[in-house]
Amino acid sequence: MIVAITRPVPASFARCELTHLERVPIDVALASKQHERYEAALESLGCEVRRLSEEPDLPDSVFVEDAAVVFDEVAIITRPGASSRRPETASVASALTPYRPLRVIEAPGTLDGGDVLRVGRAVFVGRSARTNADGVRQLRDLLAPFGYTTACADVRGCLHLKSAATAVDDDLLLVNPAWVDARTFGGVSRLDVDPDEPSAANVVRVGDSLLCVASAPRTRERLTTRGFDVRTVDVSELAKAEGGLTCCSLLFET
Ligand code: CIR
Repeated sequence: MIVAITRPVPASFARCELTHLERVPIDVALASKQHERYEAALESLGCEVRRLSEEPDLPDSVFVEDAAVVFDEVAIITRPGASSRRPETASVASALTPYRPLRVIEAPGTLDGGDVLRVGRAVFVGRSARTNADGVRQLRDLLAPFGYTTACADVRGCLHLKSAATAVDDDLLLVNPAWVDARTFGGVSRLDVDPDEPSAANVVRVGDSLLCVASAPRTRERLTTRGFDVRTVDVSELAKAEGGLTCCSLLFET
């Protein structure tokens, strides 16, 4: 079974952290609706959605991906780069305790889950405003005993590595080459997003299906041409907070 941990959009959502975007009004009720449809899409793909309690005073708490990285063998509780987000991790750690042994990124390391991209046994970590060298070193040390190799990827123009690239298959990445140097990924095969759809690289993979943002029809076409079953979700209000699709869930097999 695939579990999807999610958390509702809080009433304080409009006070989210912003790095690359200007603050614009967010319709929090619509953001909540879009988030519910996202959860419904995960359920329609067979996930069991485990919705955590709302964290009313943590504006970015809907973006649970950043609080942990779940591997088959272990879950790593992060230390988010934005200090406003650090209180998000305790409840995520409790939720993961029944499923995986936990390890923790400690100060002075910082790591956001959105910067960690796994492709088979290769792990790529974004060197971003949120993830520092010590966070990468700790992640590498924690994962090495399980046979994972960890390499850095420089990102530019976006918040996290997974804004720029996600795995759509065990050996195929969907990439926006404007935001990450694709040579970083060595021999892994790559499909580029349509250049007019920069946010399209952030897709959620559930089994053989993909969730893609509704605002990326051309990239969707590229994926369907390759034989993927692609569903779309409109997350326009979540995008105003620099959130994408992967950041709204923690997905793992039980
Ligand atoms: C932040 O700046 O932390 C939030 N406003 C957005 C986080 C999005 N997370 C992600 O893409 N993994």
